[in-house]
Amino acid sequence: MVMDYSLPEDSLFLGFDSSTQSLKATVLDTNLNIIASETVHFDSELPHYKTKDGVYRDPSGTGRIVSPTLMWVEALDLILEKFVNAGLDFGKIVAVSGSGQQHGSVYWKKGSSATLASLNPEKPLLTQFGDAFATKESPIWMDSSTTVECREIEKVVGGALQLSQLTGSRAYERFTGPQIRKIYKTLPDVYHDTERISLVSSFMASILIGSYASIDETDGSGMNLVDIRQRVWSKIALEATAPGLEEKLGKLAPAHAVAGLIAPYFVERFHFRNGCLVIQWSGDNPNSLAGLTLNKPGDLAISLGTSDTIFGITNEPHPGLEGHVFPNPVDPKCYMVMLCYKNGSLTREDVRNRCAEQSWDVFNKFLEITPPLNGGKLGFYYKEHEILPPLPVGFHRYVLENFTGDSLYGLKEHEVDGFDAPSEVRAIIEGQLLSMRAHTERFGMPSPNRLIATGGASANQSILKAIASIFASDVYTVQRPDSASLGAALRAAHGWLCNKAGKFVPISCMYDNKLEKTSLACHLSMPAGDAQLLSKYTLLMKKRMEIEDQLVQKLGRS
Ligand code: XUL
Repeated sequence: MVMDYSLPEDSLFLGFDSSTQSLKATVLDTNLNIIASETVHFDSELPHYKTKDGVYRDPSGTGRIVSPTLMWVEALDLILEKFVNAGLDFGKIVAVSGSGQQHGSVYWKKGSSATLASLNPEKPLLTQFGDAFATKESPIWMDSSTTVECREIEKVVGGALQLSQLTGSRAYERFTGPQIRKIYKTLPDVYHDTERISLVSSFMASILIGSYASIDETDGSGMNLVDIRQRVWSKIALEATAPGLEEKLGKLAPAHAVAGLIAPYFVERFHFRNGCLVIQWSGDNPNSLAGLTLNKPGDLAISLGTSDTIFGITNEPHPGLEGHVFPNPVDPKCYMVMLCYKNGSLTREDVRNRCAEQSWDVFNKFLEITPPLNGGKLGFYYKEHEILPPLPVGFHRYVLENFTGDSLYGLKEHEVDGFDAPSEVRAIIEGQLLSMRAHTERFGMPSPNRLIATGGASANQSILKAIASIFASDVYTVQRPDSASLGAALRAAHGWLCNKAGKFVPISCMYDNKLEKTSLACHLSMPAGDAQLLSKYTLLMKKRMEIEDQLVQKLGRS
């Protein structure tokens, strides 16, 4: 029997994105076209919380960074009111999903499941959740105050590498497990008073269904608590984190599953249809993966922003001491890998300012007039303490003598203090991209068959050209904004289809004939790098990694 993968006529799909600085929402129609979107910006539209960039930073320099949980609730009230004012027909929405900033956590006070189950549609949500949390401040991904807890957890599990092989990442300060452990140790009353711990994603889903939503397997893997191969809570990681934790976390669910039906509150107050599905929410990076239409092994996205992030899909991840592996949010059979670099746009801008008269035009001209491979010049630029590799602030430049790209045999490098300005420009761009290629390969990503560039610097054609030749891949850019809320809306449609089929169906079924039409990503017709140049870049990359490993041994931290 041929399955019918069509979406219902004249229906809508709603996707939220509860991020650090704002709550956004995107509405798609049956053809996956955007028909409405709204944003609530926390600092300016909810000024009474007095957040800066959506957060509170501890002034005493402990690295503690939190957000007021209630602000996210009030933002939901506000964004739904905005849709009412814009005339959105809530009755046509057949499925809702969402995206939450990864790692942030909410501590529901004992008795709050009753609050969730009995919301009064006459009142805004805000007035009903005032007493629902064991702590009013949610730790978020920017927090860096849990180094001690990270080392404690790694020790119990048998080391950083063991923890990574089990949960997809070594312990990171921002990950939820170390955050929970810190609360358990420093605020035992809060931990004791908590009946359920949600991630930002499952927290918002819980409000929509009027009961505790599961944590999805993908966002759950940003906690250092999930066994990523079995997709269950890891007993040893739970024990290393805090006692009695499993019952506070509830069950895990795949990201495409139905979390529940929309609660009567939303049916009565906003006229959502009875039976509107709420699909599991997930993290923002996983939702962006869906929003950028990555859907099969070999799909890779490079986001060039303040920090550079690269993520893709693979069947065979190799979790190590760097980067993260999550179950793929749109295909339970494979994995999403993600690498984050701290030195992104600001470091490129620093080179532009020092070497290219503070002008992107001059920067691009330098990129155009210098040859690929840069005559064997390799640069490492860390204006910020880098995560990948773990190296302190500093610049390191090397020249490979007589480098032709044909062999590394007998090749010597020597360190130099500086390059001429055009070479410095090429060195930072090639350096960042070679590092991305090397680390994604080390991490088990196959060579990309489709590469999608996004973020501010993806508007720069010269940088896109460098990406195409270093990765030897066609490069696409994105035409539609807000990939996280867009991805959530697409996942809402995908979850609806899976529910209708009664089993998982690949998300690509939904795109057939529609991908081009909705032009989620537009082909740039970049020439793929030729085979000879690719093999030369491969040698340069190997040499770069040798030097990088030496730098880490000399200057890095474990
Ligand atoms: C990912 C991470 C950030 C947040 C931003 O590990 O910490 O990208 O998800 O919201």
